[in-house]
Amino acid sequence: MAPVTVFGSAVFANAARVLVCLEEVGIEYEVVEVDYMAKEHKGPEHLSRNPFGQIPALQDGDVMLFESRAISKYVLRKYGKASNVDLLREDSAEEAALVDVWTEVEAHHYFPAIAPIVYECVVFPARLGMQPNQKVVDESLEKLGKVLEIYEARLSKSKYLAGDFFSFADLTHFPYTYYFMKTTHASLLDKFPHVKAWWEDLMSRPSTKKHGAGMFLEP
Ligand code: GS8
Repeated sequence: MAPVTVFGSAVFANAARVLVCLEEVGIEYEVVEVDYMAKEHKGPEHLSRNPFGQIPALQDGDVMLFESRAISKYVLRKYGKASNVDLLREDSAEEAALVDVWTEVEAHHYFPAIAPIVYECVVFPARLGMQPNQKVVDESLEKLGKVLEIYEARLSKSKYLAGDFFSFADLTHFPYTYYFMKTTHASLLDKFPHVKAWWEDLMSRPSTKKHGAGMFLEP
């Protein structure tokens, strides 16, 4: 059977989220490049994979999925058990709920604060040759600092976000934090020692090391 295919390489942060999950479960997969500069993601072939014309999409036999967080959960749910990798904790309603809570926190609090900084300081300079909009960066840094206060309090009580076990709730933070840590604002994490230690732990995993190496947007 054809291996699982991811459309979009790790350079796209949302594809990197999926790729680290595939790496964690240790299955075979292939990555098909989508030519962003040629707007291939807005062409009919990619629109048939993702009607919003965004990267990534994933194909697994007859299953075609988009939305990186949903794809990631599919990968972990479908292939985690066989590999003895349990990043969703679905055997326990309580643990699974905490994984969901902190996965939602990433999507609705962390991402909206960190993403504009990544776009202004990494993505737009690299792809569009633009200078960062300092007002957007400053406002987002303030927002992110407030979110990180909550993370610091949480991570001073448990080693990982959902509890004392590593889960998708942690892993989903990898791609945007990885790019953020490439910016001159990375020192913000120094104010939050538990968050910094958590981030270093996340970056010590083979999955994040491997796909971090594929994230190389330079201005
Ligand atoms: C977002 C995908 C996305 O923005 C997900 O999969 O998690 N919520 C979706 N993808 C970007 C590239 S990665 O940063 C993209 O395709 N941008 C082009 C566009 O939105 O037109």
